[in-house]
Amino acid sequence: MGIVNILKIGGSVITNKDVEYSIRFDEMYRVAYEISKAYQLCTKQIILIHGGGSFGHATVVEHGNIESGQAITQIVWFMKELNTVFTDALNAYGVPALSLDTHAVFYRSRGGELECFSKPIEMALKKGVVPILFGDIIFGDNDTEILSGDEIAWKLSTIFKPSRILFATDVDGVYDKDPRDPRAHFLELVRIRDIEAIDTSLRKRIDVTGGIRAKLLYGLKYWNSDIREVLIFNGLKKDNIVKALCGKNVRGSRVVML
Ligand code: IP8
Repeated sequence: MGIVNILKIGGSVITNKDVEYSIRFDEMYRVAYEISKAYQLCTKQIILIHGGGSFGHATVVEHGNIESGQAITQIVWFMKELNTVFTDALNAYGVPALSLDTHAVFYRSRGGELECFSKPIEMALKKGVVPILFGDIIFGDNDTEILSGDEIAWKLSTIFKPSRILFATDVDGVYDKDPRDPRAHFLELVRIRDIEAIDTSLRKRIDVTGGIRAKLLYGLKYWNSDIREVLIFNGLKKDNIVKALCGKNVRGSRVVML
């Protein structure tokens, strides 16, 4: 098996984060088309993950808790709605994308370890099927929790090796301040160890799982020497996704450990 491409599509790419429960159909279909191009031309080793955007995050805020049975099932329901539309778009373009219920694949153990029943993902990849997971509510020995698509991506890199982790977001990558701040500098290289210096506190949109800062913090926990590349890039810019999947040069922030 060659390099496994773990691609997380941010919720901000495929949904409109400012309007609850709204899909950016044009962007979603373009993303699906680009993935289909990469699947045809470059690689069949793709694991897809998408975030919650204005679906999961809005439902969490609406309920104000993730404990009650109703909150749990409705958050999952809306995530699956979004996931179904995206999975259909991928299949429409010829990508054999198979949705896997994240809450049935991941579990948090008492010690805080994220456990993953990875066999179905492995078998899907062997058959050229593209598994698609999503940020979700998961159960744990202690509590239920929101599992971010970012943590899923990092965790999978410890199982599927060697890997390339690609984060498609709505900005070009990591900035030392909020990207809307004119004083913000773009960082081509990000050392996970320097995370404390990166100020993302000005980001105001609803994101219950923490944005770019959280993406980097998971890196501290899950970094492994079989990771070939970690790239945070703009998934709204045409052709970036197909290029990233095909290992071509894309403007973005490369994340390294040291
Ligand atoms: O957008 C969060 O996933 P993320 C999923 O990848 C929910 O952080 C349910 C809010």
